[in-house]
Amino acid sequence: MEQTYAMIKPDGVQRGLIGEIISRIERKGLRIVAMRMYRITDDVARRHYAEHTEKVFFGSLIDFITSSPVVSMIVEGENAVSVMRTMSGATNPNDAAFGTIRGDFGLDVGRNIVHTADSLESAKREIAIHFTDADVVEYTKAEEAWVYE
Ligand code: DAT
Ligand code: MG
Repeated sequence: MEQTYAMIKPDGVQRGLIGEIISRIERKGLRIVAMRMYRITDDVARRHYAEHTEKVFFGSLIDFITSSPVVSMIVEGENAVSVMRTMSGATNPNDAAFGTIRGDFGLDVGRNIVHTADSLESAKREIAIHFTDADVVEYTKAEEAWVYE
Protein backbone atom coordinates (compact mmCIF):
# COMPACT_ATOMS: atom_id res chain seq x y z
CA MET A 1 0.00 0.00 0.00
CA GLU A 2 1.23 3.43 -0.98
CA GLN A 3 0.49 6.75 0.72
CA THR A 4 0.12 10.04 -1.12
CA TYR A 5 -0.58 13.62 -0.13
CA ALA A 6 -3.59 15.50 -1.52
CA MET A 7 -4.96 18.97 -0.86
CA ILE A 8 -8.26 20.64 -1.77
CA LYS A 9 -6.99 24.15 -2.50
CA PRO A 10 -8.73 27.38 -1.43
CA ASP A 11 -10.76 27.56 -4.68
CA GLY A 12 -12.03 23.99 -4.19
CA VAL A 13 -13.17 24.83 -0.66
CA GLN A 14 -14.74 28.17 -1.68
CA ARG A 15 -16.55 26.57 -4.60
CA GLY A 16 -18.16 23.94 -2.39
CA LEU A 17 -16.27 21.02 -3.91
CA ILE A 18 -14.97 19.39 -0.70
CA GLY A 19 -17.71 16.74 -0.72
CA GLU A 20 -17.41 16.12 -4.46
CA ILE A 21 -13.65 15.56 -4.25
CA ILE A 22 -13.76 13.38 -1.13
CA SER A 23 -16.55 11.43 -2.79
CA ARG A 24 -14.40 10.70 -5.85
CA ILE A 25 -11.55 9.47 -3.60
CA GLU A 26 -13.94 7.24 -1.67
CA ARG A 27 -15.68 5.89 -4.76
CA LYS A 28 -12.34 4.92 -6.28
CA GLY A 29 -11.81 2.64 -3.29
CA LEU A 30 -8.96 4.63 -1.76
CA ARG A 31 -8.69 5.08 2.00
CA ILE A 32 -8.26 8.49 3.66
CA VAL A 33 -6.00 7.97 6.69
CA ALA A 34 -5.56 11.63 7.76
CA MET A 35 -7.58 14.77 7.05
CA ARG A 36 -7.38 18.30 8.35
CA MET A 37 -8.83 21.73 7.39
CA TYR A 38 -6.75 24.83 8.09
CA ARG A 39 -5.39 28.05 6.69
CA ILE A 40 -1.88 27.48 5.33
CA THR A 41 0.75 29.84 6.72
CA ASP A 42 3.20 31.66 4.47
CA ASP A 43 6.06 29.51 5.85
CA VAL A 44 4.30 26.20 5.16
CA ALA A 45 3.27 27.41 1.68
CA ARG A 46 6.87 28.26 0.79
CA ARG A 47 8.10 24.85 2.02
CA HIS A 48 5.29 23.01 0.22
CA TYR A 49 6.07 24.75 -3.08
CA ALA A 50 9.87 24.98 -2.57
CA GLU A 51 10.57 23.49 -6.03
CA HIS A 52 8.83 26.51 -7.62
CA THR A 53 10.69 29.28 -5.72
CA GLU A 54 12.29 30.68 -8.87
CA LYS A 55 9.18 30.57 -11.06
CA VAL A 56 7.49 33.81 -12.17
CA PHE A 57 4.18 32.61 -10.73
CA PHE A 58 5.63 31.75 -7.29
CA GLY A 59 4.37 34.93 -5.58
CA SER A 60 0.81 34.60 -6.84
CA LEU A 61 0.86 30.87 -6.03
CA ILE A 62 1.80 31.57 -2.40
CA ASP A 63 -0.80 34.37 -2.13
CA PHE A 64 -3.47 32.06 -3.51
CA ILE A 65 -2.69 28.97 -1.42
CA THR A 66 -2.66 31.05 1.81
CA SER A 67 -5.78 33.09 0.90
CA SER A 68 -8.45 30.84 2.42
CA PRO A 69 -8.69 27.41 4.12
CA VAL A 70 -7.59 24.18 2.49
CA VAL A 71 -8.37 20.53 3.22
CA SER A 72 -5.28 18.32 3.51
CA MET A 73 -5.35 14.56 3.25
CA ILE A 74 -3.17 11.48 3.30
CA VAL A 75 -4.66 8.97 0.88
CA GLU A 76 -3.69 5.31 0.94
CA GLY A 77 -4.11 2.53 -1.59
CA GLU A 78 -2.38 0.55 -4.32
CA ASN A 79 -0.51 2.99 -6.60
CA ALA A 80 -2.12 5.86 -4.66
CA VAL A 81 0.39 8.44 -5.98
CA SER A 82 -0.28 7.88 -9.67
CA VAL A 83 -3.99 7.17 -9.17
CA MET A 84 -4.47 10.54 -7.42
CA ARG A 85 -2.43 12.36 -10.13
CA THR A 86 -4.64 10.79 -12.80
CA MET A 87 -7.77 11.72 -10.85
CA SER A 88 -6.55 15.36 -10.61
CA GLY A 89 -5.78 15.73 -14.31
CA ALA A 90 -3.29 17.97 -16.12
CA THR A 91 -1.94 21.04 -14.31
CA ASN A 92 -3.77 23.41 -16.67
CA PRO A 93 -7.50 22.63 -16.40
CA ASN A 94 -7.88 23.59 -20.06
CA ASP A 95 -5.66 20.62 -20.98
CA ALA A 96 -7.15 18.27 -18.37
CA ALA A 97 -9.41 15.49 -19.59
CA PHE A 98 -13.08 15.54 -18.69
CA GLY A 99 -13.67 13.04 -15.91
CA THR A 100 -10.71 14.45 -13.97
CA ILE A 101 -11.23 16.97 -11.16
CA ARG A 102 -9.42 19.78 -12.98
CA GLY A 103 -11.01 18.86 -16.32
CA ASP A 104 -14.50 18.86 -14.84
CA PHE A 105 -14.30 21.93 -12.61
CA GLY A 106 -11.46 24.27 -13.68
CA LEU A 107 -10.74 26.91 -16.31
CA ASP A 108 -7.49 28.56 -15.11
CA VAL A 109 -4.04 27.14 -14.25
CA GLY A 110 -3.91 29.39 -11.19
CA ARG A 111 -7.23 27.97 -9.92
CA ASN A 112 -6.87 24.24 -10.44
CA ILE A 113 -8.74 23.07 -7.31
CA VAL A 114 -6.49 20.28 -6.07
CA HIS A 115 -2.87 19.50 -5.36
CA THR A 116 -1.59 15.93 -5.48
CA ALA A 117 1.98 14.76 -4.90
CA ASP A 118 3.82 13.94 -8.13
CA SER A 119 5.98 11.04 -6.83
CA LEU A 120 6.42 8.80 -3.81
CA GLU A 121 9.35 10.98 -2.75
CA SER A 122 7.26 14.18 -3.00
CA ALA A 123 4.41 12.45 -1.15
CA LYS A 124 6.70 11.63 1.80
CA ARG A 125 8.11 15.17 1.84
CA GLU A 126 4.66 16.81 1.70
CA ILE A 127 3.09 14.49 4.28
CA ALA A 128 5.89 15.48 6.69
CA ILE A 129 5.15 19.18 6.07
CA HIS A 130 1.40 18.96 6.70
CA PHE A 131 0.96 16.11 9.21
CA THR A 132 2.50 14.50 12.26
CA ASP A 133 2.39 10.75 13.01
CA ALA A 134 -0.35 11.41 15.57
CA ASP A 135 -2.69 12.69 12.79
CA VAL A 136 -2.63 9.35 10.98
CA VAL A 137 -5.20 6.66 11.73
CA GLU A 138 -4.57 3.02 10.97
CA TYR A 139 -7.63 1.03 9.97
CA THR A 140 -9.05 -1.10 7.21
CA LYS A 141 -12.37 -0.63 5.45
CA ALA A 142 -14.71 -3.61 5.10
CA GLU A 143 -15.15 -2.81 1.40
CA GLU A 144 -11.46 -3.43 0.68
CA ALA A 145 -12.14 -7.17 0.26
CA TRP A 146 -14.29 -6.06 -2.69
CA VAL A 147 -11.88 -3.42 -4.02
CA TYR A 148 -8.75 -5.59 -4.19
CA GLU A 149 -8.48 -9.15 -5.45
P1 DAT B 1 0.88 20.36 -10.36
O1 DAT B 1 0.00 21.07 -9.37
O2 DAT B 1 0.07 19.71 -11.45
O3 DAT B 1 1.84 19.40 -9.71
P2 DAT B 1 3.16 22.14 -10.78
O4 DAT B 1 3.83 21.43 -9.66
O5 DAT B 1 3.92 22.27 -12.05
O6 DAT B 1 1.75 21.47 -11.13
O7 DAT B 1 2.77 23.60 -10.32
C1 DAT B 1 2.27 23.84 -9.03
C2 DAT B 1 1.12 24.82 -9.13
O8 DAT B 1 1.60 26.08 -9.60
C3 DAT B 1 0.03 24.41 -10.12
O9 DAT B 1 -0.92 23.54 -9.54
C4 DAT B 1 -0.57 25.73 -10.50
C5 DAT B 1 0.62 26.67 -10.45
N1 DAT B 1 1.20 26.84 -11.79
C6 DAT B 1 1.92 25.94 -12.49
N2 DAT B 1 2.30 26.43 -13.68
C7 DAT B 1 1.79 27.69 -13.74
C8 DAT B 1 1.80 28.72 -14.71
N3 DAT B 1 2.44 28.58 -15.88
N4 DAT B 1 1.16 29.88 -14.41
C9 DAT B 1 0.53 30.06 -13.25
N5 DAT B 1 0.47 29.13 -12.29
C10 DAT B 1 1.08 27.95 -12.53
MG1 MG C 1 3.47 19.74 -8.50
